[in-house]
Amino acid sequence: MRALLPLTVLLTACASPIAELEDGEWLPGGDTTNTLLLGSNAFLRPAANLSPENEGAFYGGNSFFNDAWVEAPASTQNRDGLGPLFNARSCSGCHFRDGRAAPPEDGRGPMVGLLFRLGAQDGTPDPVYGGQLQDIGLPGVPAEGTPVITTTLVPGTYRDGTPWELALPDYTFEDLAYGPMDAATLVSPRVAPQMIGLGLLEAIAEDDLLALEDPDDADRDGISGRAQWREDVVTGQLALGRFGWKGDAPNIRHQSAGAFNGDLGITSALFPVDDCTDAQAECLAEPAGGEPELEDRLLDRVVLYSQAVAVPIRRDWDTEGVLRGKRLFGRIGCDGCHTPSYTTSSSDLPELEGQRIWPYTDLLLHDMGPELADGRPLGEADGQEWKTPPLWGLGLIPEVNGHSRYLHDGRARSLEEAVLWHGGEAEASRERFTRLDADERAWLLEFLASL
Ligand code: HEC
Ligand code: HEC
Ligand SMILES: [Ca+2]
Ligand SMILES: [Ca+2]
Ligand SMILES: [Ca+2]
Repeated sequence: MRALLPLTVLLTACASPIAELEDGEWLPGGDTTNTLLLGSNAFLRPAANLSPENEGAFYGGNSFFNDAWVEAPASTQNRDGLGPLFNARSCSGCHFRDGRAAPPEDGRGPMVGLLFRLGAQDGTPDPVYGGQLQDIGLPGVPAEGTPVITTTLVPGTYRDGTPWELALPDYTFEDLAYGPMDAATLVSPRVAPQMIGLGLLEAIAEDDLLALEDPDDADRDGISGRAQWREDVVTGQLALGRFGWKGDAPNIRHQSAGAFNGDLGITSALFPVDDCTDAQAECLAEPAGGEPELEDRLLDRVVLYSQAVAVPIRRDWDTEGVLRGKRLFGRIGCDGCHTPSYTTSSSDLPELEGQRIWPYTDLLLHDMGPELADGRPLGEADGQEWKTPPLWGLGLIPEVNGHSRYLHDGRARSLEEAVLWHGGEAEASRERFTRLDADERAWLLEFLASL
């Protein structure tokens, strides 16, 4: 019997349903990880290793991120110039507690943190409504319209017979104040994602991500990730698109200045004109709050802030259920797009460099099937493609934001529904998920919730 023991141990080790705990995986942001605050404040800490000077700038940026902008002219000259058309008065209006937004319960706008990008097949903005629908206006400036969501329940069943129901959204606009939208205009709904770890994603070496591309699916696993290429407004050069649900923006400065402009109606050196079209006379006639409205040094602060919000430590990273779930995540092919880990390269913030991080994304574009499609191409992405989002922090959204809505438009009402919505290149992986038994599904979801 004694001689058999090592063999048994070996056999169970090979067939182990439990994944190994990897060094440091419970600290998804490496040395930057927030290990101090969890619960509803889990996304409010600066990177743990920030220098005192950068930490000061972080808190400056933090208040600027939370402060409401006001109509120009006003005595608060640093913060006037709101609108004339806008979606929110502050960044945190949508990125509440640096977490994520959700569609409204009753499905009617004005929406908080769910916005609609507009444009034709070739990318041209709507001639009347521009590149984004703003559902609020200053007094005397009609809001562009009210988005309305109607949902249809779509049933399905797991192989073990357990039923599910997904809520398929449809979007329409009421009270369009400037006449009909152009017939060619396509609509892309986008929910505000969590603000954690963004500087770390920016610091992943481009080569590490490009090495994951497989445009012709040479390895025949059904997955063909491609890079998004976008013009960087800072340099004018094409750069890898990493931010936004279709990899819309190549870096945090571009994305943040774009948000000031499109979401708040605040001009900057990068986006110097307010988002009014020729058809919007009241919008064009409003006074500006400066030329531009946002000074560079204030943009710098908000950019630093957006780069340095810490990723929280994982909660139950080593329970049996989570480790079983982690193994299933690999076994059914989720890691074909949600690449677990990288070591970061260069960053404006030296604190973010050389960190082993665990974001679970390849930041590449994937065809996710017709049901998730917005039908609106952008850059390299066609109307069915989305960028793989990072999975870190997702399990904390219920505590931070009081809801559990996921995916680009917040249609999924739980992590489970988010998985069931996967199609296209992820269809095989989703299919394998539906063939798991109830315990296995629960472990996989426990693993996701622990990230
Ligand atoms: C109206 C709601 C809204 C407001 C206000 C808003 N955002 Fe966002 N934010 C979004 C949405 C939606 C996205 C996803 C954008 C996309 O897919 O194109 C986003 C994405 C981002 C991202 C990239 C995150 C990622 O993971 O890709 C950054 C950085 C960001 N916002 C910063 C800001 C800053 C800074 C402000 C204030 C100037 C701001 N946002 C104001 C809704 C908003
Ligand atoms: C082919 C690439 C691919 C595969 C394989 C894949 N995903 Fe995804 N995943 C994505 C993309 C792209 C999205 C965003 C889709 C959207 O928002 O419409 C996403 C979204 C998600 C989300 C929601 C994220 C958020 O921020 O709302 C979760 C959770 C998730 N995936 C888990 C999984 C799990 C679990 C598996 C394995 C069963 C899996 N994914 C397999 C590409 C993939
Ligand atoms: Ca303005
Ligand atoms: Ca508009
Ligand atoms: Ca492949």
